[in-house]
Amino acid sequence: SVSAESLKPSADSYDNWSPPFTEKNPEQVERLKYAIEGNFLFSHLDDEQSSQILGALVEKPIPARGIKVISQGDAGDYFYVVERGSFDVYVNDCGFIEPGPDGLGNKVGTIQAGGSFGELALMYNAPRAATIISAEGSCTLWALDRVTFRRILMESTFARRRMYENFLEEVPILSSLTPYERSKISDALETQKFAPGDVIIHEGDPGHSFYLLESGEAAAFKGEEQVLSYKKGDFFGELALLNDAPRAASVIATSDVKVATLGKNAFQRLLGPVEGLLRRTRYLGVKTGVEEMDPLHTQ
Ligand code: 1OR
Repeated sequence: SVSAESLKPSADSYDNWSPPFTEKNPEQVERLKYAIEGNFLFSHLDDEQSSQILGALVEKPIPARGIKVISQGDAGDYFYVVERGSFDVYVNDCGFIEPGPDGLGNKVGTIQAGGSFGELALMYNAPRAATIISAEGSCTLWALDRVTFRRILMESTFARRRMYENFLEEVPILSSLTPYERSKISDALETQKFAPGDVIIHEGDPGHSFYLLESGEAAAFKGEEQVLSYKKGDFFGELALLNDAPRAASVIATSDVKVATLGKNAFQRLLGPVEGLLRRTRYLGVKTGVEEMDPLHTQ
């Protein structure tokens, strides 16, 4: 029979590599655990991988505002997790925008405590895609070296990101997002499976998740009446989250179904840019008892 070991995608497990280890005092360990607690990037690691990552992370205090941690175009060396403070992201997008006199380009976002950055160059062996600068005095980062990142996080977390990215590219509601915004959604998704006839959402329940249909088919019911059907790339479960209301319909799998779910916090944080679209693209041409109709499609 085939052992689990031989199913690993590379021969990495047979060489002598072991992750670097930086001693930490109990106070540091406490802070570090808290910093990565809510980060999806670390939620799919097994115990051994977690302790290897915790051991390999190195504390990097950033004492002042305005310190450049990453320069766009540089080679990638570290991946960073933000424990304290915040960091501005600048992109010098040669083709479109005239770079400012400081050469930084445009500010495209801010990364807060609990967030992370610097993964792209390590994942894709590409130059740094953005410049990252501390936005407050007294920030704290934890840095993970390139090799440990690739050996551990790429085989777990970022393999998932790559898998979902392909799917999310085909999801119409997300097509206006940047590839990077879709990547962040990928990191937060969880897959769930359902058999034909399974109830995915119960009318009247409180809403905790948003759903994207990865494969199979499902249908929405209000009481006994079917009001919508869903195919690959469709979404549901947004209304209860948008309106803080009970589930307005039940959703039932009509075949074997795989859904990718996003928890309420991630939904609010990551789908903000398409909230208007989510509110408008509902129930087109379907009698649902929901008054809201897409103004673009009602004529
Ligand atoms: P990196 O290794 O390329 C810079 O180093 C990091 O900035 C990058 O990894 C990401 O972790 C982070 N586009 C590209 N990189 C971004 C972006 C971004 N935001 C943060 N990073 N965009 C901002 C999306 C809100 C897209 C701009 C068009």
